[in-house]
Amino acid sequence: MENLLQQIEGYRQEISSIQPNGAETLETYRIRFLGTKGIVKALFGEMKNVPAERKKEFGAILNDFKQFAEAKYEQWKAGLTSTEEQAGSVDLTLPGDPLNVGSRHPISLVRNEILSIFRRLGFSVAEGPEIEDDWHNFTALNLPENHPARDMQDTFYLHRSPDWLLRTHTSNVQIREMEKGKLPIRIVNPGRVYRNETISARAHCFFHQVEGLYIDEHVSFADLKQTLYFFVQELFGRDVKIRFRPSYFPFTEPSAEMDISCLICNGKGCNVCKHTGWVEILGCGMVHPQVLENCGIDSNKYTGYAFGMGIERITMLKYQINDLRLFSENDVRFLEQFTASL
Ligand code: 2NL
Repeated sequence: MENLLQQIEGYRQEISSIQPNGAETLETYRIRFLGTKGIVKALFGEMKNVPAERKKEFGAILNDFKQFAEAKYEQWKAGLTSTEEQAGSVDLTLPGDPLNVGSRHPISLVRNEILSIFRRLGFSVAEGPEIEDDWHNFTALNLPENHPARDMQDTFYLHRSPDWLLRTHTSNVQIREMEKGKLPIRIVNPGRVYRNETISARAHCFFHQVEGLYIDEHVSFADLKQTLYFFVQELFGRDVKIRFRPSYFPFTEPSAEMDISCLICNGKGCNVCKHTGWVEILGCGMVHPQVLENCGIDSNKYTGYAFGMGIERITMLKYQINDLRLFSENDVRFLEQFTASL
């Protein structure tokens, strides 16, 4: 019996002096002391040799030792897991999983750039409905009843009523702005427009426009030219040249189309400018007096200019994109190439 108590005391000291230093020694310890053929079990086996009157005393000492050995094991195990984490199984210096933030669509990038240039010139941004009535899309804009632009082949009409359609340009926004009767007006209006065309590399059933409108007393064609010249210099660089060609729109008089010197070949002649050295980028003119009157504006007192451009066209020029369909296919290999600024 005294012998056994001495043994237990010896084991206690041994356990107290163990330095936890690795998973393998922990497991060796468990098998040696707490395993089914371990020391604790063996000591309990000695119970039968203890005299009856000391069994209670010995049992208590043995239980106490067992708890001590188990507590040491748990404490050691807990210490190991936390030190292992720090030591390498979880490397806290590794970079986190990247967040996929995506990129801005090229049409949005160019639209934002266009708007920001006009904002700097004092224009406000206006928007309006894509489903429009005949008046705001056609009649108010001086498009006569039998004008080809109204043709069923070009316009998407809503089945509900022949008066409702998908706007074919963003001019409906300017009409609505003029009808509000607050002058002067200086706005740019971006938006999606719809035309019933066969889809190809150069045509789509929807595309995007930015139009502009400036109405006040004494607004002249010279104001229009200088504003547009500033605009393309900001967008394409100081060296860009412009030229105006006479044109026709029912809603402007006089009307013009503006070309810029070809950015690809610097005016020398290439495929993009079809060897002319010039590329068309927008249409413009002085707002037709009839359009002003249609919106309740006195055309004897007020004049104005308006312009319109296709964003796809400008984006294709700027990034040398040769197929319109790329803009609406949502192929990430295309979209990823544009940075997320602006
Ligand atoms: C083009 C040409 C243009 C306008 C749009 C306009 C709007 C009103 C009155 C007068 Cl409310 N004009 N807009 C004027 C000239 C040209 O767009 O090629 N767009 C893509």
